[in-house]
Amino acid sequence: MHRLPEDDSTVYRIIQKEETRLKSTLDLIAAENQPSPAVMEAQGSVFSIKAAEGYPGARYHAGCGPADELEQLAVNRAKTLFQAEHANVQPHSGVTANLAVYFSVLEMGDRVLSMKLAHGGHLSHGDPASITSRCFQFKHYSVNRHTECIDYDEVNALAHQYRPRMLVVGASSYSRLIDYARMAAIAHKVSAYLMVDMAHIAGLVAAKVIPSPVSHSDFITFTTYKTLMGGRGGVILCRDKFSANLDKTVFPGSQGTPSLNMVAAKAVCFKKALEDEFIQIQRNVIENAKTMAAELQQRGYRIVSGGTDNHLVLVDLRSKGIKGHIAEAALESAGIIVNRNPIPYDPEKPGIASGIRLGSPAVTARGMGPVEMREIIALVDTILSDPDSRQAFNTVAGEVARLCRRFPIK
Ligand code: DSN
Repeated sequence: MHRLPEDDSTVYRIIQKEETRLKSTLDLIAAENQPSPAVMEAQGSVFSIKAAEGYPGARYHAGCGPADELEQLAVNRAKTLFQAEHANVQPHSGVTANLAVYFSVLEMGDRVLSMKLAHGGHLSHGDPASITSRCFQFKHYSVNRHTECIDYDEVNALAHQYRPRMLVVGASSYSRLIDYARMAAIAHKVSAYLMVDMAHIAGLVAAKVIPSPVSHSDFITFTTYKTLMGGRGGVILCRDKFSANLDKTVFPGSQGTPSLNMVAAKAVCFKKALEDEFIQIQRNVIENAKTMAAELQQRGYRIVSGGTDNHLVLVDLRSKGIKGHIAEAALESAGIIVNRNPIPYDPEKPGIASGIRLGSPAVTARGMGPVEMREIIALVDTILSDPDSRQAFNTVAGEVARLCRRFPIK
């Protein structure tokens, strides 16, 4: 940065603080990642200036030659990467992508069946706190109390009772694979659309290290900044027959000009996602998450559903006598960044929570492997076993600093 330090030293100083925080802490937030410098450069490019309402070849502003070329490239790359019939790369976020899908085929008040937020779903899947719940009538499926996995028989029964116009699949704190073929069969039996929100797992799907929902679904939404290692923003994939309505619902229906700098970042991450290095990182993400889960179990922690198939581990802290919000704060004070998270059938309020959610993507992107995962879990355990101990804090903070120096952010 050259101009910012001079023109606005206050903002510059805060950015510097954030950079220091990122470099000197271990990021175990499952929804975060470390994008490549190329993605960061594309996000910060001159494309942030351009107004370009409309779509390539049909804009409402002049001067869109490079913008058209960029957006078409991003669309083509998204379609190739995920083998999709149609892609819209304009959504500003995952929530706006979900809203656009709902409004492209549903009427206000229509019935939708989705996973309960407290059991792993997402706010925008009709949680009472989300505007989506005011537009449509959501009913939620849960996970089974014993297996803590999706109960497909329950989803099927609810679908037949409730007759939704859309079945929403996908989650933000569910660590198991989802049987998309089975969900598609349920949706088809009740003539519902199937939408899969794969925001958390898009990188794993792109690398083909877990099954893809694309061929089973009418609509797919995702964000590019989680496992996909791109910048902020949302994407929608759909079958060709829905494309015209969908595009109209994104623009002019629910957004104005797209953020072309973010479209540039999306295009870059789609290219990188085809490279061998990315595919290997995604394999490592899963191996690292499995290692974390196993190490936690060895140390007496209960893992929700008994393990993980993806990038995240949901830990039930009740046997350790510590609440999620206390664990989150204690770990942060030693440089380990996690989020408190409700576990299925949690007796605590979401702001307190009985669990924490750990994710392996960002530490894997720094180059860490199973040895480091075991070290990290030992540090987590040291803090959680005695969250008030000054000695534990000093030891762990020192080890976190050492790990961060050994695996610098590029
Ligand atoms: N969905 C949020 C999460 O999982 O933390 C972030 O977008």
